[in-house]
Amino acid sequence: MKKSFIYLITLALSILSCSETPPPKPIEPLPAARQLAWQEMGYYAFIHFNMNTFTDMEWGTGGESPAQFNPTELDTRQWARVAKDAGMKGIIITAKHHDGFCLWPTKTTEHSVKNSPWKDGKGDLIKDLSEACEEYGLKFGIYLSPWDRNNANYGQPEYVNIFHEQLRELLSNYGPIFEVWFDGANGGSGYYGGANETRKIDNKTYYEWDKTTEIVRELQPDAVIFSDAGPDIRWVGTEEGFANETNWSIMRRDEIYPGWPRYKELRSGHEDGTHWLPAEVNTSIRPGWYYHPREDHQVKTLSRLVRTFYESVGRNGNFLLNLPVDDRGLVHENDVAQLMALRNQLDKDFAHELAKNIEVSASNTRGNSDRFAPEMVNDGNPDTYWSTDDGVVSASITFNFDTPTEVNRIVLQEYIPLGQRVKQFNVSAEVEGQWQKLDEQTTIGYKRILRFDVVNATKIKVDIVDAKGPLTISNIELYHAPKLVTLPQISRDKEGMVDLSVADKSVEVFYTVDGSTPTPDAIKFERPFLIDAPTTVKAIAFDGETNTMSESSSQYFDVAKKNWKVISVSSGNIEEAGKLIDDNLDTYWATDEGVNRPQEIVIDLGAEYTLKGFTYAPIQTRYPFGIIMDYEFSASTNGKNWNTVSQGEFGNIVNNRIGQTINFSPVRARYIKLKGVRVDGEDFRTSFGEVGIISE
Ligand code: FUL
Repeated sequence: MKKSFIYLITLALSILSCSETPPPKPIEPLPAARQLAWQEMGYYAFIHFNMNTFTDMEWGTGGESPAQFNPTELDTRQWARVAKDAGMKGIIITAKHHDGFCLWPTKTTEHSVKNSPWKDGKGDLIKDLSEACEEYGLKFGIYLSPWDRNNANYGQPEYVNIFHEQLRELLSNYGPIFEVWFDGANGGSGYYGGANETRKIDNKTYYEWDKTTEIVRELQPDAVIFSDAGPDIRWVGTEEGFANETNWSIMRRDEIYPGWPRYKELRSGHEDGTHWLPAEVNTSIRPGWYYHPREDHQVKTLSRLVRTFYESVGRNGNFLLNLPVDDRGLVHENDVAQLMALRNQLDKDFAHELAKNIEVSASNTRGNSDRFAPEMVNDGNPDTYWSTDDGVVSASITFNFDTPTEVNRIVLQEYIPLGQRVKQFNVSAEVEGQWQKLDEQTTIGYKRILRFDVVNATKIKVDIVDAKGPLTISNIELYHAPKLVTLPQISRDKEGMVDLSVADKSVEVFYTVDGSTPTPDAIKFERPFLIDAPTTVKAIAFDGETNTMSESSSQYFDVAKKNWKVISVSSGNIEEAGKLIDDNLDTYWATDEGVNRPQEIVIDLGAEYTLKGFTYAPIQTRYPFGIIMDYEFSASTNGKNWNTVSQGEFGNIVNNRIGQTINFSPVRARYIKLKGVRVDGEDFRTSFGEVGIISE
């Protein structure tokens, strides 16, 4: 196997500078220089912005017209500024997605910006973004979809030449490229120059991967190539945003190919891997990769983003977070707010490094040499490392604090130019003279971050239990991250029990039920409580240690729904209809498909109330359907004589899928009926996220 350039340098330097104790032998496979440089990127942006942004699609068919690409306020410098402010190190842009539209004026097809109204066809988005990245000190990467649903030649050898030519254009004209992203997806069907048919290709051979790799190596030798199978970096086998805790940067690469059915193994790598193939964790800040106004309220929460960071960068992966730039051509303000909240939280988590230069000792030091001493892990130099004697694969390293110190994070790094080694390790703390185990884990790799409950420790010890060879630990850091103070989520079950939850269980929650804004003097939340009458619950999260208070969340509840029953539906399975009155927005119920008249449901409230209004929450799934746009609401005291008390429109509900409240003049009722007079969809199939009442 070819030894990496970095290893040769290391070896050369070590031979010159140190005659007594040689460094441990590398454990192959080893990373190439370009893979090492990529690993230091850590966190960077994916941007999905292309034809789909204007057609509200995720996978365009290829039959779109360039005239549809028409951003009104496109500002690539805003994208770069946002990424920079968010703490990201680069941007990868969808230069061409599966629909084949090219964001640069390519010579290979007419299906590009040059035939769009944007900048009168004179624009080059790849150029603009590459310049913006340079201005903001960000690295620049390219996503180029091999699958092309527009190209008439797709499936023939001619298209492969076109694909390679597109790659050449992108890699020749826009400065240094750090990553080339090849998507493995291929659904077969497409427009294909008007043929509108399904075309199957062999993903392993059709694109001539060897030649594709050669083009990248020739034009951008420092760029890493991403695909399901590398060759340089791998997909992590999920788009949910995590790597497994055990995560080897090596894999038996020759077994893998795009569409590999054992893709879940990509989450952990292979302990007996033959090639260096580290994982990139890609996920979107919204449910979709492209911008859809209906997802404006579904930007990932701070706690979810924090978790994703710890489960990617903290699990030996890089974090590629997608920003679906909107149809104005800007990163949407909701996304910007969350990106900045994440940045702010991470800055706080890693504000004060506690292990730097403190006293550290180890159970074994390679050749008792200063060069491999335990102090190499907290000297702030990533090129030095603590190492053990040949044959010693289990050893401990201990940090001694002068005074008891609160700790809840540890960062560990192996010196990967010599290969990934650690297979099993534990972390313990000495608290008031007693040792307690904080965590038991498997791999470390380039970077591992563990979170644990705060300990007031006099010592912190890392026991490496098993490794593939002598240890090479380059860095260990300790931190005391503040509590994560996020907006409490207020929910109620069908019985009427209200729960207030926050991501960090050690944060206190205070609430009110009288409409006033809570403070830390309000009622402290200890356990779920009953709300069975019209009430607005407001809650805050509070960390007394740092005096940090969240904003206040607020939720209106009416009578509990425990005695409610859906007693009639115009079509669909009534047995399941309880899902529309279960006080749970994650569930929904829908009428049958293919119906040609408005659909309705009838609910028995179990008792008579004076109603002042009703509520309708639309379905929250990724691909919504049947949302009521025009409604008719009726009330009855006996379930026979109906009184239509309100009819009208839920304005903009499809794009902004938030709960709707409609008020009307008070009526007495035990039975309510909701009809979908006009719904979003081809037929009258009607969906219900949740239905509720406003009573007196
Ligand atoms: C997938 C694609 O099909 C999606 O549209 C998106 O680009 C995602 C990053 O990769 O395979």
